[in-house]
Amino acid sequence: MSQKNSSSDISPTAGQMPRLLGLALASKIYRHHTSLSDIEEFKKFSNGGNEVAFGTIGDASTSEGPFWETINAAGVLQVPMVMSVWDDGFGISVSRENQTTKNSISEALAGMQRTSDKPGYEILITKGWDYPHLCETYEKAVAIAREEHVPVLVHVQEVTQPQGHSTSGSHERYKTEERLMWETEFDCILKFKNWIIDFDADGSKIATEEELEMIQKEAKITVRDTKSAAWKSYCDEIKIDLDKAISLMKSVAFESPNAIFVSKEVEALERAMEPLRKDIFNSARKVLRIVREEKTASRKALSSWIEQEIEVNKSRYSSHLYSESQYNIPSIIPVEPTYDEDPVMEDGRIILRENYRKLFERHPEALIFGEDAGKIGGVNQTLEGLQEQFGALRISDTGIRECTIIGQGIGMAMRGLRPIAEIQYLDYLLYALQVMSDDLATVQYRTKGGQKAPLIISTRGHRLEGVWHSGSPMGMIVNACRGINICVPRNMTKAAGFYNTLIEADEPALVIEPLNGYRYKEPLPNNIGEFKLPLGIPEIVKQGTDLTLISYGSTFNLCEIAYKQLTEAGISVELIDVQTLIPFDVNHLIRESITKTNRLLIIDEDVSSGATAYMLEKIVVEQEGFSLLDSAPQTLSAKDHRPAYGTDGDYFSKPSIDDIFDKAYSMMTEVDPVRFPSLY
Ligand SMILES: Cc1ncc(C[n+]2csc(CCOP(=O)(O)OP(=O)(O)O)c2C)c(N)n1
Repeated sequence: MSQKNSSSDISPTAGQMPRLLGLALASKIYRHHTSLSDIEEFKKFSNGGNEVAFGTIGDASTSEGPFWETINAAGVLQVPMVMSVWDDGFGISVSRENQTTKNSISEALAGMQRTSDKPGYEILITKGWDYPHLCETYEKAVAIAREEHVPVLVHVQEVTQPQGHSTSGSHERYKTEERLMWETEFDCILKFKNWIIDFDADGSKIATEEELEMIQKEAKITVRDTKSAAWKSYCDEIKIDLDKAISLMKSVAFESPNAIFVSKEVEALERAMEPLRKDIFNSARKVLRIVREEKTASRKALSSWIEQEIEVNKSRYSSHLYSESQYNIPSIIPVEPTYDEDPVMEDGRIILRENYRKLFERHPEALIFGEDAGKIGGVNQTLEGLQEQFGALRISDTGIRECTIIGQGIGMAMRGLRPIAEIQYLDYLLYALQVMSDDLATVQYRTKGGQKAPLIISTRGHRLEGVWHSGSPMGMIVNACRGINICVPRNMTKAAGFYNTLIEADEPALVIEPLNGYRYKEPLPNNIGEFKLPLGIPEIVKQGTDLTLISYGSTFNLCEIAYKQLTEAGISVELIDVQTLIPFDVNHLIRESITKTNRLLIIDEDVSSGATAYMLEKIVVEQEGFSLLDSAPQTLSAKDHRPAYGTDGDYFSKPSIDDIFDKAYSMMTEVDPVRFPSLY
């Protein structure tokens, strides 16, 4: 409450929209979730839900899907959002007729206008060059949004662009002469100036033309000076690196038989006008290559400086992809699940439900929402009865709108709540992937840790029987979502352990529950809601010496069955559940395992070169597992198409227990064909 709030934005047109829904919805939650507003800690986030979330968008960008999804969801949820469409009639060069039905966003959305008996939007229309009307319109818009919690669409028509879309392209190429003349006459800045000059309220004026011209002159000077100061401060920092690099390179030249070549680089760098870091490093690294065979102290000094500065630049350019705060995931102290001597066996869904119950009791700021999550407690009944207990504000249904379910979560997480966004099935996460990849995954990175959205995304997936319910596109997700932690538990106790860790941390994460595990019996821990699983730590489920087999999620459970059969065949398998794909095996336990077995088999149900390729690279390249291997590393994944229908479709599309056995066995056939004769 004590700071001005603006959420860091992204460039994909309409990419700001899904998050805006959550920013606005947070006000509604704070206004109605009264037990939260009584807690001192949460008073800093809201003044009784009075905050209005402002969003702006260009007229052409309203063509994007996320715009329509957000507009509909905000109307359904009735949130305090003031949405401005700044309408200049063009999206770069493409005119509005090619963008919007009826050539008008307010006309296209007219059906959303609220009426006396049906809630909806307040739709207001104003003009960009009409300053007093803009003021009146926005005062009205904000009052409606703030007091009534009704979304408002402000269609700001007749907006002018003094320089076209950007300074890199001239609008003369696509605007008619008539339009350009109109833009000069109706230039919103000029019109504002004229309004100030003409203003006369009973003899009281705002400013004279001379005063405005003076302000304009001063503004130009201020901008120019500020620009110069900013550029100077940027260059001054670089200059320190430049001077250091030049001095180190000169020392190298002094000691080097290749001085002539080194000096050429130094001179080029000295001549360069305002060199960037890239230019400095380019020269320094070139010099290092020139003198690579020399064993001088100056060469060593240069190489040490380069190494050290590359680290420094990591903080500048590559930090805060994951949280670096004291609340980050590695700081959460793990707690093992504990069991009574003779534990009750419960369906996986009950384990999750009871865990959620504790979690919502302990964290009043936590809420969960998604398709069928509210009234019926989720399609798999993991939230059964929780809406009755915690209310529809916290356990709620949403429309079928995956992209804005995530946006709803991002915005609320940014405003101090702890949302859990439910995506009904992993296959439908693709609708949300853009907002996850562009927005959620980059919040911390793009603000260098200044803003965060610790959203938990809960979904379920992998193996089931159906073309559209059995996908496991893990490679796609892992590669599109660096910046989001990705947990792939093999059962519901593990999933619960991840949720308990994540709710304490300040980072975004995706948890994929194994879809076929809800009715599978698991022992009920007696510290439900309290045990916390660490991320990035694989579990060595079975020890062995011949072969390291790694997997995760639903497929892991099949590997466990294959393990028994392999043991009977005399093959000693070390079976490892990686548990999380991001982070991946932070302590290199898998490397330790292959130090012992010298053989590696990676299995999942993604397409080939999906998450198996990701894991292979991590182990063989990053963990330097290559030199430990006595056999070629192997992967076993699903077929490259969508899983075919039914039990037989599954059998022939995804790695079966037979496939897993055969693959592991064939690796041993290659090692000892006498003991393990070829099967085929
Ligand atoms: C998803 C996506 N597609 C294309 C672009 C490239 N692009 C940037 S701005 C723009 C036009 C936007 O027009 P409008 O929404 O009317 O806003 P204006 O620039 O006129 O204010 C386009 C196509 C983009 N940034 N993101």
